[in-house]
Amino acid sequence: MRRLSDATLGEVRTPVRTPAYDRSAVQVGVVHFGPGAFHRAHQACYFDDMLAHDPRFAICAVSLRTPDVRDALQPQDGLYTVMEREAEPTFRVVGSIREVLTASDESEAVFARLVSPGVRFVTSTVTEKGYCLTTTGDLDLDHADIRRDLASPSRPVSFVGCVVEAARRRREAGIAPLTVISCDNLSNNGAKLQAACVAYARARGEPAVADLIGEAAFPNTMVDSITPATDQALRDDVAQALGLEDAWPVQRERFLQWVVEDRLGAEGDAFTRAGVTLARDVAAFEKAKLRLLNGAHSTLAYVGLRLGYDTVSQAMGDERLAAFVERMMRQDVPPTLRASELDVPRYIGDVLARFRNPAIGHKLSQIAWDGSQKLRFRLLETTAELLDQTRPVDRPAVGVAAWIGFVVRQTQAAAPITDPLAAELGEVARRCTGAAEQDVHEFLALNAVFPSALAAQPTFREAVTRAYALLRDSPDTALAL
Ligand code: CS2
Repeated sequence: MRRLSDATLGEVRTPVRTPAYDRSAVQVGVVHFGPGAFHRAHQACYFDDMLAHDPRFAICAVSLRTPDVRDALQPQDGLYTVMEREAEPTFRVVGSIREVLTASDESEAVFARLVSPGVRFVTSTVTEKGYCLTTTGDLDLDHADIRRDLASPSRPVSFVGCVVEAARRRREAGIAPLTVISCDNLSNNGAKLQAACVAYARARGEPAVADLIGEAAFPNTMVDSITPATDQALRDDVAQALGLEDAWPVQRERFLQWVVEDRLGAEGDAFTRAGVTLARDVAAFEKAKLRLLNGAHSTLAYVGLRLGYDTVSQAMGDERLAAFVERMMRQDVPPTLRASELDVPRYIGDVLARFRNPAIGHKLSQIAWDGSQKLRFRLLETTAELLDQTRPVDRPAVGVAAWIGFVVRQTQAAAPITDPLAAELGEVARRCTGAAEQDVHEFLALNAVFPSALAAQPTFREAVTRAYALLRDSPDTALAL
């Protein structure tokens, strides 16, 4: 079977949607860091829509370390397929990625793009761990990548290091600063990234660059679309639909939402025309999404894996678990959310319906990745605010305890744990004896995961310890909370 590329694009079978613009006429206006499945299913689709009206929104995609995406997409001229997995699936060939680079071995090519006047945006899906932050949300100057970049700042390996080096070189060349749009699942994502870049620039001894970054636009955003990892079934479905081979298609639900803080000036019109919501206050959207959707996701993942389920829709088929998660979403999270135009009860119902989508095989093991980085924004911030309000934390504590149980079980089975702190987690798990209080004590001492103020709270410790024991001995009782 022939491969998808510019040369074969005209052979794509109908009714597959293909780029509605001349790809040879587009110009790179965006450098994206972290071109994984979520970027290609989400932002790259919006930029593909923008390109139908304005050729200046093509993407140069940059992987910080791994060449896999570059090696898969370069032979396809950056083209790939998005399959919307619904009762009536649809297929779309996306053309917004014009170039794929790997920073670790193409650093100067990456900076040639970052310093070109036509590039106005940097976007990122480097995941929570890519920010090199402490549990308090500040730049971790002891992080190995940050220490390495401070020693060799002109060839950075960290995302923060790349953003600051780009700012320094653009300033030197007299080019306007970039607008940096974080698309990662952390609260106050733009503000945290901006503060981290300012701190790094100061640590580099570049105060003028730090000031410039401090005045630049780093809008907060909320991004949302459930995007299961690519699998062979998807590749087969895409080959069948296109009549061409696509080495790395992506799949998602039909639901797609991008809310960006309105810091885009005149460029904002292109974003809104493509369906992006520009908002003055993104915090209400992002906190609701992180604490409701993602908090429920992580709870479903770790408790669902404990109960032997494989996907989100299967876990939601367990009425005990589905009802537990719904109670947490409807009773525990809303008191920690600010009043906003968001209809929270309706949003919760929509999220639960999305979780039940039988067409989406979203693996719990995928959601379980990087728990040491995700727990903070999805469950721990909610828990800390409930404690401040002297409200019970028993249900959010179940997700925390289920994560601990997941790490212990994986370690005991010598099974892999996908997490930047995997080595530390394994060491802690190997010290666990099965005594709930001791095991939980070992994990809560991990101050790279649990803020010390929270870990010291007796109510929190007791709730996690109780949940840990119940999940091990009587999960029904845990799910009745
Ligand atoms: C998921 C998210 O893998 C995970 O951690 O919770 O990727 C989730 O699918 C997205 O945030 C939905 O917008």
